[in-house]
Amino acid sequence: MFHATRDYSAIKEIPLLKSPPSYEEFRQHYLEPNTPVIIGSAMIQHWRARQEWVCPDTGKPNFDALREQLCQRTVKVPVADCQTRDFTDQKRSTMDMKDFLDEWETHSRANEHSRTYLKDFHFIRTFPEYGAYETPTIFCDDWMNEFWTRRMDMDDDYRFVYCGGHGTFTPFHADVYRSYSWSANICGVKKWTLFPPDQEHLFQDNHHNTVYDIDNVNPTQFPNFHKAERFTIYQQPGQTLFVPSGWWHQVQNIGDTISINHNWCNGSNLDLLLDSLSSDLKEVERELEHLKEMMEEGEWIETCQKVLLSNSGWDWSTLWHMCTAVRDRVLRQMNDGMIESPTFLDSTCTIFLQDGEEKQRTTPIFPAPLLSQQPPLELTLQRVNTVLDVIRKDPSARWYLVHVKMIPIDTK
Ligand SMILES: O=C(O)CCC(=O)C(=O)O
Ligand SMILES: [Fe+2]
Repeated sequence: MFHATRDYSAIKEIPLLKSPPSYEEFRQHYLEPNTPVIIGSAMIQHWRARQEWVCPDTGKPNFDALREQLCQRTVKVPVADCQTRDFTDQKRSTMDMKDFLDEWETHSRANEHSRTYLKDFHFIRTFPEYGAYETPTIFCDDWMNEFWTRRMDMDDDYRFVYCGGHGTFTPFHADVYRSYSWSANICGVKKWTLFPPDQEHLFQDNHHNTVYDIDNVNPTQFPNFHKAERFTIYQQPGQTLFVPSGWWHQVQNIGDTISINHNWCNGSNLDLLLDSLSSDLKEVERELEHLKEMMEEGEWIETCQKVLLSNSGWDWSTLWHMCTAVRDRVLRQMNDGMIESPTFLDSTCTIFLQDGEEKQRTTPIFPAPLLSQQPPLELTLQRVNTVLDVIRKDPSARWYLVHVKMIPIDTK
């Protein structure tokens, strides 16, 4: 929509940049073409996580420091059992952080493989005052975390810590909503295998099942998988990887690893998010086709949106709200005559509603980048308005927003 079709055929290898690029370089060379890049350790060397979570002599996790700093109170963390598959994912549960660290250290000392992987742990939400890291400037134009951390109806975000011993892994997937991710490696080595987009036909069978583990593929079920183009990266301690939108990937941990990652989106991949929502919705509509005749049209639209929300975590109103929040912020920035520190970047205490009850939370401290470190505001506004227009003109999206979500939508 904003881009001519993206072309991945010219990529020969994933570049490694010694020092972080300027925002404009990053935007032009990686965000817009949607291609990966690795940034050397200088970018995150000063982080508290790099300084205090790793033993300087061995490069291994500093288990004592982690216990002392993070286990003063009981903290439940989400974990995955890497040896048990659960449909397209690993079996998930929660455990006490202290038990996780004790078990991990035992395996590490014995040089054994681990199977428990602490993943998708909302670190900043759990430790808002700790200051383990800051979002690098090139990743600051992040609409998902800007929007989710300020939503008044729920407390959620896409800012995670991952910790796992040798042998832990994340199975083959593309990221939620076709968002970008960045992953900063605090210690250990992470082997990434990245597949450029538009190769799904090679790793899906006729029943829409997808390869789970790229090192264990049944050639009868997926006879063409070996033809898929891929790039392998060994991400070293301190390096940060930018994972573009819609690139499928699998991650294997080599040694004891800790990493920090965010999922995010902005004007450069907003068209891909819109495509992703539309194709998720088409799939729901196909599945529910048999109910269509039995329902009034409005009921059918609402049912599809409910199923979409529960399957994929979003619906038309999520995308609409995110886009209008960004549009209003950009308009404020334009009207304020280019203030240096946009108000949305401040750290504030927000009141939000959960199950009808008022709760408090601290919103993140995004560094306040100079305006030269942001995308052009006019371009952002133009793209966000284009997507709002697509939603506004889609009859079923419009019906849902106006009649179910009670959102007044202008007809412009
Ligand atoms: O580090 C991992 O195990 C998975 C990370 C990942 O999938 C991502 O950052 O998109
Ligand atoms: Fe991922």
